[in-house]
Amino acid sequence: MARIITVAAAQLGPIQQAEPRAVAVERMLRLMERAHRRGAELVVFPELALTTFFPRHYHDDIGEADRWFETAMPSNETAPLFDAARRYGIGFHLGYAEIAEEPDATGKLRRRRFNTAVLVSPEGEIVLKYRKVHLPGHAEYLPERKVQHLEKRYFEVGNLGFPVVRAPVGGLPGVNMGMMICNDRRWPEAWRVLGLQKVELVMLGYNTPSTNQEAGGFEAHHLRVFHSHLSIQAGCYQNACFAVATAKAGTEDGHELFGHSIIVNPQGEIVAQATSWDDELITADCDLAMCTLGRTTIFAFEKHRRPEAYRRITEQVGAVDPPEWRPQAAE
Ligand code: ING
Repeated sequence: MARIITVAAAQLGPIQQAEPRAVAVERMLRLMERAHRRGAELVVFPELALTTFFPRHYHDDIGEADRWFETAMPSNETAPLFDAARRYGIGFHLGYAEIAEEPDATGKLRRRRFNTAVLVSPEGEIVLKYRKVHLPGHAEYLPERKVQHLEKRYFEVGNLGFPVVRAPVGGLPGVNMGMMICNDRRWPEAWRVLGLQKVELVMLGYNTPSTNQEAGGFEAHHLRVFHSHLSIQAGCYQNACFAVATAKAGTEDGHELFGHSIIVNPQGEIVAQATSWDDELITADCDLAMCTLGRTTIFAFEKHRRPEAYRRITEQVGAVDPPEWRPQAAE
């Protein structure tokens, strides 16, 4: 029986360094209003949606970057988004830089910084929180790079795993929802951990440069978007789920991020795609019953998976050299 929700990717254009949060929030409110008019029941905003993609900027003292972080959610600047959720009866996903004063693994209370996303209910409550696990880039200034990518400097690895929660969306009493952030989408392990919790809708925001910033070798420009879509389409197909993937796009202080936000179904088909690199709303009606086919046939995990053959995936970090084959010595 059909279980249809209307979802929206609320793509944002560029946010310049000098732009205050209030401007970004105002632009997001306009997109929420448009989403309401379109009958959307859930809106997905990008990664780090409140500020410019600041990990491209080096600060010797990481405390100087704290101005890019939120110490409370909601805060005065973000409260209007929570008010709009209540006003329109719309849930939303928001990516932001989080500062939390909390104990670390040793039990020591300290200031911790994460690349975070939250799912907020139409009543304005935080239903789910996720902290980015796969942090790309580097921690120290690398002079050979065209542009720095210092997520490993400013953020800790997320400590919440990849949680899935079942919560109401629109007229449906329960939808299994999970999140990932940007680089996470390139790692099949992230999708599979969500898939093993019967996720039906993955929400993910991204800020992805439109050209390769590493000096590691040539990558044809058209492959940047191809790799992003390939990762998301594969993740959805192989875990029989929907995904809403929302970009922050355009040129931020001279650095270009690609758009191409998409909504993907459990067959891996792109059902909606943004065509601008600016603020743009794309929507789709998603029948969650579409998840059933994949998870009861090809990807019926309980029937077909063989974890005893996958141990390398959790026991190894890097790849190891294989044994060298030698021709049989002549008899
Ligand atoms: N951005 C990029 C991403 O994974 C990147 C970084 C781009 C890594 C291309 C590898 C290749 O989409 C973030 N913020 O993770």
